[in-house]
Amino acid sequence: MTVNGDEFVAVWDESIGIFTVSSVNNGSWGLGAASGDADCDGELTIADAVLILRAAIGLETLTPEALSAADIDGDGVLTMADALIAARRAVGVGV
Ligand SMILES: [Ca+2]
Ligand SMILES: [Ca+2]
Repeated sequence: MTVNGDEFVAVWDESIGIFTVSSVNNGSWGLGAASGDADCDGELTIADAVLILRAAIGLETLTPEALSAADIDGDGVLTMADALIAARRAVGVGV
């Protein structure tokens, strides 16, 4: 994995639910789901757009991390606009 040109190793241990990152330079780092990846599986697909839409109308409750990823336009509110952006990006006509 590379961040800002620096190589580091990231290992997810699902059995204990810990994500370990090594060989990272000193500093402040954040870790979160990629924009639009509401189901946090590492890919932006139409399933994310559907999940965002369902959450926007109250049919799903997202974790704080998923909510952050789902709020694609960054306005602090989950709406159909976020779902539309996710859908467009998922099919390759991104905004
Ligand atoms: Ca996803
Ligand atoms: Ca939003």
